[in-house]
Order: sequence, then structure tokens, then C-alpha cells
Amino acid sequence: MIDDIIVTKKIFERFSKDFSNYFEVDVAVAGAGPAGMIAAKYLAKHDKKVVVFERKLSPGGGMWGGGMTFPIIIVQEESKKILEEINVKLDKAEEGYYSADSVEACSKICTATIDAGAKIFNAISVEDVLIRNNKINGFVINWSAVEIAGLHVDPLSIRAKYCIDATGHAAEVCKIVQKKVGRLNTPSGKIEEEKSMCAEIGEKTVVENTREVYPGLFVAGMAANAVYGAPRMGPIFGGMLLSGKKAAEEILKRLG
Ligand code: 48H
Repeated sequence: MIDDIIVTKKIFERFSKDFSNYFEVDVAVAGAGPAGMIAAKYLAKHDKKVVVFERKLSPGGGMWGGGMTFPIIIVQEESKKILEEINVKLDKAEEGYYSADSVEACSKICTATIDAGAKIFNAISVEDVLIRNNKINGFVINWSAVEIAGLHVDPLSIRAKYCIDATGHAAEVCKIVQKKVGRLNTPSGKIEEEKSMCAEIGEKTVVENTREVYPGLFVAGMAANAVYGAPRMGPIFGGMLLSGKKAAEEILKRLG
């Protein structure tokens, strides 16, 4: 016999236990795209307590769709090791270019992130930051369903030693900081805005632009180029992976 109410009770109890384990963490990540998940994976591998909040039901961000929905991504030599480590099958497409199945890459990155010990909560959006003594020290979160329905429901918050904005093109957390908190660590103090496509430059700058953009807040992935005014790069994903890894390395240096 299956008791419907036991199912309800166990879901509620397990979620409550899981969620309360992440009220205070080492690192909180906004966005479970490739950059956010890779950052979380490397941080968790180094025994840091990491939580990722993803607005959508499925983690993976813009990687599922490959290029124009052809479900293939390209990575370059420098980044292929990150996919090899998690057993993503790569085809050498041409000298220095490797192709992978985007569905395989997405699902294996997600699995590796969870297996490393990071926690991904889906259907939760980051809608603001926590700030104390001019340092960002957490996220303000709400159910995505509340956001989508436009309901007036106050959010909850979680505390983190460091936060990462990995929300992709929209750079949502940095936009909030620009609007409500203060000057970003950019030439103008504001978001410089993403530029038109040039994969050669975009892939290089996305790694260079992965840094602390406000005390306590790092920016990674496509958001880094949007914030620092660098080009997009199309469906080559090596830069996203390297950016996530760099964000983790920089934060690990601070956390010790
Ligand atoms: C919770 C949020 C919020 C929020 C957004 O877009 P992503 O895949 O981001 P990256 O940087 O890991 O990868 C970028 C890549 O996918 C891409 O777009 C490229 C390479 N473009 C090149 C080009 O030329 O177009 O993932 C971001 C994730 C998504 O899953 C969002 O749903 C999520 O963040 N998200 N989650 N709270 N406020 N905002």
C-alpha cells in the first residue's frame, strides 16, 4: 500500500532538511549555466560548502541548445581537459577545435557538480543581495513561480562568504548591485554592456573579466563579458568552463 500523505510528508521533511542545510554557506552561485556549475564543482571539490540557485527547472543555461539548436558545442584546446575530467566525449573537429554533444555535456556537468558535493536548487531566483559593511554577504531568493506570477511575496535570504553572479548575458546580480548598492569594479563603475560577436576576443576576455566585481561578489561566464564590456562569442563554450574554474580558484585563494 502506498499512502499519499506519507509521500507529501516525506517531500516536505526532506526539502526542509536540505534547504536548512544551506542557510549559511561558503559560496552561493546565482545561475546554473556552465560557468556557475563549473565554479560550484571546483569549489565543492575543495570541500567548500556551495549552493547554486537556478531560476529554471533545468540546470544547464544556454548550453543545451548548442548553436542555433543544433545540439553541438565547440571547445578549444585549453578547456577540453575540464570536459575530459567528467567523461564528456570529444571529437577532434580540426586542429585546436573539439566538438561535444550539448545534451551530454550539460547533463555530465550537472552530475559532476552534484557529485562533487555542491547543492543545486532549481526553480529559485536570486532577486537581491544581502549587504553588510559594504560587502555582499548573501543572496535574497524567491520561488521563480512567485516571480513569474508577479505575486507580491517577500523573499527569504541566505548568507555566503562569497557570491558569484553566473546569470549569463543578463548579469542580473550585477545589475541589482549597480542599481541599489554602489560602484562596480569596472572603468565606469557601471555595467559596460556586452559587445557584438568576436569569438577570438570574447573567449579570452571572459576569463580575464572573471573577477571580484564588488566586495564579496565575483562575476563569471557570459555575465563577466556583459559587465566589463566585452564581445559575445557564440556557441564555443571553453571560455565559460575556464571562467567558472577561475572564479573557483580566485575564491579558494580568499577562503584559504
Ligand atoms: C537564478 C538565474 C537568474 C537569477 C539567470 O546563460 P547561461 O548559460 O550562463 P553562462 O555564463 O554559464 O553561459 C553562457 C552561455 O550559455 C551563453 O549564453 C553563450 C556562450 N553565449 C554566447 C553568445 O554569443 O550568445 O546560464 C545562466 C543561468 C540560466 O540557467 C538562467 O536561468 C539562470 O542563470 N539565471 N538563476 N536567479 N536571477 N538569472
